[in-house]
Amino acid sequence: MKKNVQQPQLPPKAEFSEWYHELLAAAGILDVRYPVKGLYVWPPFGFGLRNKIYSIIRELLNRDGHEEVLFPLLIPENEFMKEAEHIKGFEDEVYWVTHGGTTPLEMKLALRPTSETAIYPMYKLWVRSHADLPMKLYQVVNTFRYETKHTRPLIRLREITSFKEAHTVNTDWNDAAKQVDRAIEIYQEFYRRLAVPTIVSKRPDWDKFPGADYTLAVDCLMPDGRVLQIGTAHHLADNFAKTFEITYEDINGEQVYAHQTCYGISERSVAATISIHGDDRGLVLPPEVAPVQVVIIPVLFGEPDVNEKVLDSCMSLRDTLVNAHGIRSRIDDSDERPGAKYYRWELQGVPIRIEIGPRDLAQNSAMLVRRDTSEKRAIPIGEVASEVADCMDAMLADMYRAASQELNSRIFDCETLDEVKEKSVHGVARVPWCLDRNCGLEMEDITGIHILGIPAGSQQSTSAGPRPGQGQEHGRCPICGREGIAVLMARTY
Ligand code: A5A
Ligand code: ZN
Repeated sequence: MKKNVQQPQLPPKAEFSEWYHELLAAAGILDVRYPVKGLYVWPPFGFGLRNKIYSIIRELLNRDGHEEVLFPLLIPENEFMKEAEHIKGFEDEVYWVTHGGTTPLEMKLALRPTSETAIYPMYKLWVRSHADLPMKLYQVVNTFRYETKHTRPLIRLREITSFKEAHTVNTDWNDAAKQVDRAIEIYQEFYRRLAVPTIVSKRPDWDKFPGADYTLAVDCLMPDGRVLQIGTAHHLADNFAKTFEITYEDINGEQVYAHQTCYGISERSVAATISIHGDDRGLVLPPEVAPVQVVIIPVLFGEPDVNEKVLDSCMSLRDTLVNAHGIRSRIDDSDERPGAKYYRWELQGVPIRIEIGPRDLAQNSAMLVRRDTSEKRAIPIGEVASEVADCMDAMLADMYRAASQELNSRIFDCETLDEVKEKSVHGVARVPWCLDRNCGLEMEDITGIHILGIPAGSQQSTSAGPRPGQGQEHGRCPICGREGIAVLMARTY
């Protein structure tokens, strides 16, 4: 990165869209200048952040007994065309490879838009007996979708570079339903580690994954009041098992169809993290994923021998932080003025800044500044390392609390569709719905706002699904006037 250029001013976060795009460039998260629509480049800083975020999801999946695999990018047309619902859902979005050099291929090959049809022919070979189940595999790969809606960096891509998809094989419908619930728990834990509060809901039937029995989704609220779907888990029942002949020998020695689930997240997880926590000065990163966690800035305006001591003190502090505590720390001893350095490191969301100058040195202390609150405190040098560790823990908790309060303050109970329209400018509307498909579609039509689904917390079991008259009444359906239960509606990305 070049230094000492005139610092461009970030638009205020209140102008979210401009702020978001400027921030991606200014902080070095994503370069949007690649000459293909919907494809973007990860520069070093952004890719470092992305990798730290993805190491959390890998850790959580591995800990839960998932294993990582890697399947090919290309899917032969005949496999891709097997599952009728699935094709219908994806056929308009598939990129096809038709030639090898100048020779037309005997069979077209799809660039995976998602990998069910790449993985399941192999599952047919791998799954033999009940002892093989549950099989829980995942991969982190690029996938391609010819999106026709407005493309947006990290949010709606034509090459999703960081598609984490898990595919499980389970014994029966109930076991798969439990797997879907578990997937959602894992995603919620993942997002808690990123201080991103989530809303879980069961998508209406017309918005479920193509080929699934039902879909649970994890959403977050973006600063502009729109909702972003940042993860989904799908119950596939035996729909794919039947088309791909995935059977196993059960405990009675009979061949039965397996039931399956799949669940996925993408770099939308990065978009959510930077959008929800950032401020007018730039990124605010959860310490665990910040590529640089601590920047140490020597304040050098003394005599040369004093400056030398200041630098020594900075270096020894850095060594302690890095070697004894594993904290990713850097010294910025460039020639820029301190103000310019503060600006740049704040823009990049470094959680903690430590300043050491002659005066601090004389008192054997250092100045600690928190990125999220700007709180500034003098700490004795010997206590800096433990203070930094405590401070990073506190930041995660405080960032999560602040974001949760923001989310909760933007969920609005509504009775009429006019209210839904009015409130959804600011966030999520909660309104009764009788669960009738036609009423739901009409509610979306009239308002131009999406039904996210039935909030998961409001039902005993996400898999059984709610029924009106089970004590979850929330008022009357605005279309037909019958008893309804609470459904969430919001403008979405
Ligand atoms: N096989 C399953 C897991 C699947 O493909 N599900 S999905 O279509 O819902 O995608 C999983 C997640 O990827 C979505 O919840 C969304 O967060 C993200 N995603 C989908 N399309 C995307 C796109 N074009 N750009 C970025 N992220 C996308
Ligand atoms: Zn109704």
